[in-house]
Amino acid sequence: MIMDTQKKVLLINDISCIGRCSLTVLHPFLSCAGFETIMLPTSLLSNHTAYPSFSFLDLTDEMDIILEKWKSLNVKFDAIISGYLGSEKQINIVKKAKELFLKEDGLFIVDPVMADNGHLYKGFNNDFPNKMKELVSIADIITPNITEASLLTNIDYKINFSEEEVNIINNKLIEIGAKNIIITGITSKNKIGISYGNEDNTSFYYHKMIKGPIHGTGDVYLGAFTGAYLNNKTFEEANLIAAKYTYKSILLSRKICSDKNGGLPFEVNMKQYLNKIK
Ligand code: PXL
Repeated sequence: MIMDTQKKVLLINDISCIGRCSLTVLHPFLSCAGFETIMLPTSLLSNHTAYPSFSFLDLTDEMDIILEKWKSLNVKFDAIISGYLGSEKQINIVKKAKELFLKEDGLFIVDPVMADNGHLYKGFNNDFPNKMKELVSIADIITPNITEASLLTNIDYKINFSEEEVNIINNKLIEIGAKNIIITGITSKNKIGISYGNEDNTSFYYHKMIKGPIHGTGDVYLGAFTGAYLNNKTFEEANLIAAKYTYKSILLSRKICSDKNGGLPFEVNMKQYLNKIK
């Protein structure tokens, strides 16, 4: 009998045709990292919503139809990663996908995509963070940026958070039920960085601030982290690999990308990333 030794990863996220985010970033990372990568698209957009205009096709009904079909295929995933969800109903569909198709010891990662720089993304209403808490409460790992983390914990957003304040946010996320928490985009004076931790302790990693908005950093971070973590790097190692790779990609984008909405050129140094994780 053939044993399935290659991990299967399900990505639930949107397809933004232009603007390197969501599936167009996560899929290449995870397949290059060696995993069978399956997609459940939540919506199809001409480009992501930070551009001045975009088309948007909601795929909620189709997601339900796809899950029903998968029931007959006897499929089980080693990990499910949920990202941009275009409607509250999709949160229930993600829960259903986890119940039906995640292996018992499988990993459930939730990126509560909904906001950045203090504001909800276009198309999200003020109740959405509350509904998102339902996914946070059942996740093994969550990866909010600092705006999303403050929305989930009802803490007022500000530009600079101290480590003590981030610890308070982490504790509130743990009260909601989150187990392992990675917060990205924490700015502190002239530094920007991440925190990663759990109930027992939280660590911080910073690098020099790069000025100006840069789109798609969270997606590169999540892809790089998950590729490393599923290749059996420790939680800490995977976070440091992701933080450094994201920073490298941001620096490169400053040199070679004219469109600040176009996402990071994560493809260029992919070989170096793969050498680090395998
Ligand atoms: O990168 C986060 C993201 C994902 N998907 C869509 C988005 C955004 C952020 O703007 O608009 C469609």
